[in-house]
This record gives sequence, structure tokens and C-alpha cells, in this order.
Amino acid sequence: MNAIGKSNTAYKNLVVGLGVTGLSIARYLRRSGMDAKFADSRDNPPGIDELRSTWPDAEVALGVMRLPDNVDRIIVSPGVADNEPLLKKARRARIEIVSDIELFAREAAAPFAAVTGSNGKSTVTTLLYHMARAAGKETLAGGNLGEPALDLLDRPQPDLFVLELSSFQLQRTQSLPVAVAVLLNVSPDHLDWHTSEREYRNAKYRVFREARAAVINRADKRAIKETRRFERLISFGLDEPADGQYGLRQDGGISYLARGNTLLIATADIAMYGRHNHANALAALAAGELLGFEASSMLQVLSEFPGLPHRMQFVARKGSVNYINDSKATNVAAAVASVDSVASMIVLLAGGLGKGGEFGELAAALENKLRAAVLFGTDAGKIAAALDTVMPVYFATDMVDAVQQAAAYAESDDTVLLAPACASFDQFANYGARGDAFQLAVEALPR
Ligand code: UMA
Ligand code: ADP
Repeated sequence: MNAIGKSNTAYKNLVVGLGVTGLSIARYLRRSGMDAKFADSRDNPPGIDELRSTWPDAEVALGVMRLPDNVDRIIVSPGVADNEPLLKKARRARIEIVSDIELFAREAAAPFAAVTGSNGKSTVTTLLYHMARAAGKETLAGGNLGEPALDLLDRPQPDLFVLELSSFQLQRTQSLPVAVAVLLNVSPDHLDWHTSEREYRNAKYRVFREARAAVINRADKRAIKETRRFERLISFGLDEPADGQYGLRQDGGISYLARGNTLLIATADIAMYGRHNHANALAALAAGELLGFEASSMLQVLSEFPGLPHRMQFVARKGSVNYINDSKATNVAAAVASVDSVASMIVLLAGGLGKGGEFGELAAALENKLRAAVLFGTDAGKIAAALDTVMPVYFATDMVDAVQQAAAYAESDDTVLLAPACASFDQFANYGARGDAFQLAVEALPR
């Protein structure tokens, strides 16, 4: 029996969305002997061929989605927003609507940690995964990070799961009895999906609802309020930490990650680049402590883990200019963190599909630091309107053009930084393809 008292096999399920998540739901339902119908608003969704080969007799509706009769639970993919007419109708009919994460949480037999936030989720999830492994724990990581959560349940049971959770997933998850909930930061994002910034923020704080312990950013007043009841609570921040908390301390002109008064590791000895990654490292240490890991093995991980691809990734130095790929900076706050991490003058490459964010903050971060901006994609004009008060801006047709223009505007020891502040889907398959295009274009530049 599950959280609301109905046996899983008794449900008549409708799976909405046939991407990575939809396929993982199909596999889960199939191996659990459960019934399902499928729907996707696209005529040719990415998962359709695999579904047809693994579940040949599946009833699938493509294109305009309609609510079939006799459905009593909808398991919906994260990319489908609540304003989808089928979901509206289902809500009116009081049909249960859940995420794949809800199903995961009802079934997972091993403890799990959940990492959320507007930025830094994948980095902290991966750090925590490596820290858990270094502590000798069999660990599986997934969720929004890539491998869908339900697929993790089909592997030999680990000691610990580490899940990255998006606001989309959290909004549709009721049961979340996490061993440790980590909320890194909250800044406007996904306002093309959520009906308001308030709704987006509320979704993020849901991570604490049933958590047994929590890691919070102590600059986040609401997180402090929402976790008052917790006995096991650790905060992190880039200021000096109180006893038992994590932060930064200076000693002899050197900056260290610290726990209370104890200096742990010089920031210069952390393999990841950028000040925002100090915050990520501190959050991971706090979560690791709550999970019972030894400090020494966690610090070893910090000294070795170079960060994920497309996050402040050094690409090349060409003609005395450094090229950095932060294609994963898909919102304004991430691009600001990225700009703040670079000490030199910057030629910024930005643009794509804005997600309802305001670009003014990016202009403020670039003041006295911007050599030039080269903009591309759907919302290039909106970014230009914010940035041309700081520096002249230029427009590019594609990534090769953008990189070639950037190389021409950059001066000795400048950094050409790809930090788009936007999603990539108007011009690329995803942020990875955008980062790869940047890397190829940089490699093609003369030495
Ligand atoms: N879509 C339709 N019609 C449908 C179903 C989907 O048009 O019927 C569209 C969506 O609007 C979206 C796209 O298809 O534009 C993909 O949506 P999806 O829900 O099918 O996505 P999946 O392939 O299942 O991938 C999802 C996450 N994607 C989203 O949340 C949009 C992946 O996170 C995640 O890795 C995967 O599940 C496994 O858990 C990606 C992401 O961009 C990386 N996440 C956002 C982020 O990190 O900012 C939240
Ligand atoms: P997410 O999974 O939340 O998108 P990632 O770890 O993939 O987070 O990092 C995405 C981008 O967000 C990075 O490329 C960087 O620009 C920015 N970023 C990472 N960590 C932080 C942080 N703690 N605060 C602000 N921005 C960050």
C-alpha cells in the first residue's frame, strides 16, 4: 500500500510525456505488472520508438492530449506544465496527479538525500555522490541530474540514493521522507513553466516537508523559518561560520573552507573553479556530515573533483585570451555567479531563450568588467537592452560567428566567457550541445 492507502497495482494510470522520464515510468510500471495508457502532446515524442518496442500493445495518444475515461492516476513528466488542458481537466475531476519522484519515494527501500536549488544542484549532487562513495557507501545518484529516479530502483539496492530535484518535480511530489534535504539557493527561474515566482519558490521549499535533517543557505531567511523544527540542521554561507556551521575564514591572507573555527581546506586547493563552487563545496560538506561521512575523505574529494562539463570549464588559451564554457548558466543568477568568478575583463557570449528572468542584474555584475558582449538567439534583443548601458553589444548568427567576433574584441589576458543566462532550445538540442559548439569553435581559432 502506498502513502494514500491504495495498492499500486489497483491504479489505472495515464503516463503523460514520452521523454526520458516517461520511458522510465513505463519501465517501472511494466516491471511492476501495472496497467497504463500513454499520451504526449508531440506528434513524434523522443521516447515513442522505445516504448513501442518494450510495450508493443501500449495504448498511446499523440498530438492533442485528451483525458481518457477510466483513469484514476496521472503520472506526469516534469516538462509538462500545469496549464496543460489535460491536467486542468484532471484536477477538476479530482484525479490524482503525481511525479515520478512521488512513485520513487513511495518505493525506495534505502535512505535518500535530495538536493535542490536554482543553481548548483548537479554539482552538489555529484559531489555528494563522490563523498558517499569515498565513505564506503554503495550509492546511486539521479533524478533531474540525468538518470531518472525510477530507473535507480531497478538496480541492486544501494546504501544511499542522492537525488537532484527540480521545482517541476517537487511541485508534484507529496511524500518525500528524505534523510537530508539540501536547498542551495533560490532565484527566479522557470517562469515560463510556473505561474508566478511565488509558485516557483514554494515548490523549492517543499523539499523540507518530510525531511529528517536539512542543509540551508543561511542567507535565505525563508529557509531558516521553514526549518525551525529541525533538530539536525546545518547552514552554509560564504561568510564566517558560527560553531558547527560551514563557511569561509581567512587566515594569513589565505581563504579556507571552515567548520566553525576549524580550517578545513584552502579554497585554492579545491579542484573546482569559482566562488560559487565554494558555496557548493560547503553545502556538500554539511550534507555529508549529516549523513555521517568523515571530514578527511570528503576533503579528498574536494581536492580532486574538477567539476562537471559545461560548468566553468576551461576550454583553451588562444592568443593570450582564456576561453571558459559555462553553458549550464541557463538563468540570470547563474550567469551572474559565473561573471563574479572571473577576475579579468570579460567578453561575454550570451543569449537563447530567456525564462522570464530580468537581465538587469547581469548588467550590474558586468559593470567595469565587460569588454564586449556578443549575443545570439531569441532573446538577444532583451539582453542587449539591459547591457548596452554597460558596453556596446554585438549580434551573432551562430556559435562560430559568436566565437570569432569575441576573439576579435578580446584583448590580452581577457576571458571569453560563454554564460548564456538563457536556455538553449531555440538553437541547440540542449546546453551540452551549445557548450560543445562553443568548444569546437574555440578549437578552430588560430593559436
Ligand atoms: N513535452 C511536450 N509534450 C509532452 C511532454 C513533454 O511538449 O507531452 C516537452 C516539454 O515541455 C519539454 C520537453 O518536452 O520541453 C521535455 O520534457 P520532459 O518532461 O519529457 O523531459 P524528460 O525528457 O523526461 O527530462 C526530464 C527533465 N526535463 C525537464 O524537466 C524539462 C530532465 O531535466 C531530467 O534530466 C530528466 O527528466 C530525468 O529526470 C533537464 C532539465 O532541463 C536536464 N531540467 C530543468 C533544469 O535543470 O533547469 C528542470
Ligand atoms: P543546476 O543543476 O542547478 O543547474 P549546476 O551545478 O549544473 O546547477 O550549475 C549550473 C550553473 O549554475 C553553473 O554553470 C554556474 O554558472 C551556476 N552555479 C553553480 N553553482 C552555483 C551557486 N551555488 N550559486 C550560483 N550559481 C551557481
